[in-house]
Amino acid sequence: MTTADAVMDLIEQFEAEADRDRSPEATPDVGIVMGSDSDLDVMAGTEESPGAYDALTELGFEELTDYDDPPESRFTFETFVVSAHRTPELMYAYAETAEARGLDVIIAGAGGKSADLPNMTASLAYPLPVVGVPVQEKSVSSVIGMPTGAPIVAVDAGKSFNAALSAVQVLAREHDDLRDRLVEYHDALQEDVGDVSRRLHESGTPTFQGRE
Ligand code: RP5
Repeated sequence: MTTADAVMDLIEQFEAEADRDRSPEATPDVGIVMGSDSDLDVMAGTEESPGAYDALTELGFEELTDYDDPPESRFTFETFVVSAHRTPELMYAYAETAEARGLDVIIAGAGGKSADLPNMTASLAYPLPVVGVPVQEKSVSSVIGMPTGAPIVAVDAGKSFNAALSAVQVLAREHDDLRDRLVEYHDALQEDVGDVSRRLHESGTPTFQGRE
């Protein structure tokens, strides 16, 4: 089997980046990979249903799209499509170079019944932590079903937003800034529940529901 030029280019880019000695400030901290661009709405999120992109940007991360020209934010992420079955060499190259390219944690999502990208990426990138996202309900067992000794952290189907929070929790062990941002995020969630609870109680159910 030959490897298509576009895939070879990406593999060479990953290998070249792994050989470079960029500072941690210039390399992406989180890698997002998915089996198909049809997974993007679940993995990145949409206006109606926020995902990993939304969680990361809310916490101050910026997307790195050019290794030679990283964004200003100290914390960044990169996004790629890597198919476990259609581009196995790309999956190997992505996962095996991840640590040397400066990534600290990977979020990997795939759909279908054979959602192998997250668990294979976890095995190949080990000891880098991988958070798996089953893109569909039917993908859950293939993402979480790892044998003893081969770890993966995983979220429920479609919960890429939580996968990003978990990824930032990993990074926050090393970066107090991120710890503070996670605490602020959680405080804001509590505030929202408190506000809605008071409004419901004080306006009464029919007004709150808009029945009158
Ligand atoms: C789609 O094909 C799924 O969403 C999956 O992520 C994608 C890639 O699957 P493989 O190419 O890894 O089989 O059905």
